[in-house]
Amino acid sequence: MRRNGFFIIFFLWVFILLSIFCFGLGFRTYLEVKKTKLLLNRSRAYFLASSGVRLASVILDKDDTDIDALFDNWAGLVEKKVIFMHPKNEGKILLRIEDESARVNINKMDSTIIGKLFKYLEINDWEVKANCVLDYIDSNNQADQLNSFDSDKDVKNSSISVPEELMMVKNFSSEDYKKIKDYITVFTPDNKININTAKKEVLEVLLDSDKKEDVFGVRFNENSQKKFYTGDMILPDSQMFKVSSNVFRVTIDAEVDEIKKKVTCIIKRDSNEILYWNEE
Ligand SMILES: [Ca+2]
Ligand SMILES: [Ca+2]
Repeated sequence: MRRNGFFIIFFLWVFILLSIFCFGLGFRTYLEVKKTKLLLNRSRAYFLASSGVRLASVILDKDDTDIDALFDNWAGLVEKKVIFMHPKNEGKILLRIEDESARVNINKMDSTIIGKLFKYLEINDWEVKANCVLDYIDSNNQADQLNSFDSDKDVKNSSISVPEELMMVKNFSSEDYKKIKDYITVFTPDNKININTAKKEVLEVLLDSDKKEDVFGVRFNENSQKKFYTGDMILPDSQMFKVSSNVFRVTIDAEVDEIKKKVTCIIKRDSNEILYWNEE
């Protein structure tokens, strides 16, 4: 009787220990599967975002290059759903293409315009900060009167390579950058702005009041039939404006099973060259 009791307790212990072992193994496997799925979805989100860039190139290739305006196919938001078969899963991408020539090129634009833009966008101490930016860029190694650089390390004396670099300019804060980042570029080949895609704020800064009425009449008047300029229309300033573009900003938001990936890149339409790439 005593012996039977001993065996029951022994097998009970064996059962408990085996159960703990199996539970541990099962839980570990569950974590591994979850980790693998997470990695798989991360790669899928990355490849989805990258395929969005290819899709943007195709859309831009099909577009007529004579005029670029907000009625073009590229200007609409593209949403695509993708179904993966193994394991069955869904992903989606949201693609946005914007004309980079709608923005002011901070490396190439006239210094007066840079100052006016900073003022219009309500940058504190805009005059000092505009001068700091211009001195950072221009080849002159001497600080301007309005600046008080401590040393040469405060200036680059050559073009800004990526817009985020502005935050390295003396007196220029990340708050200032947030205010201007949607209106500036360093990627366009010249200082010309596409009059058909420029935001109202940019046109406000660029146009003299006598020209503003005509341009706003075309672009923003609800009663106007024509919302864009063609190549044969007279531009307010042919040195400053153009009607077509070659450099575009592509933003892709990819999502797979709550894993998100955002890619922003700048591409040249004629050569498909990628001038900038940022992943978040
Ligand atoms: Ca076009
Ligand atoms: Ca300088």
